[in-house]
Amino acid sequence: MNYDIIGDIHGHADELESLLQKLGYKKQGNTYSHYESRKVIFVGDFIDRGPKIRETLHLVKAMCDAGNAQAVMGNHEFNAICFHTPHVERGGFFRSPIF
Ligand SMILES: [Mn+2]
Repeated sequence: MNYDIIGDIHGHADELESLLQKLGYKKQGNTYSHYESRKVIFVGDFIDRGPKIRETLHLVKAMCDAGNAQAVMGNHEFNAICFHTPHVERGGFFRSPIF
């Protein structure tokens, strides 16, 4: 099995689709697969910055569900979880966004 390592998509779903096509992945239904049975390892940072965060997450999830990819979270996903996880002992959340 050969793998393509992709990280830091940051909501750029259109660019991700272009990259997958350039690497030889073809769209089948709602997911992408490779004719040589290559798989993608997504190494996090799907969210923040770009215009199509939701589409990015749907695309990555569909590839994982189809067995064509695996994914780990990045620091941006970890922060997003912490922004929404209540801190039981001191109140508030595990992290506060700094804007
Ligand atoms: Mn990043």
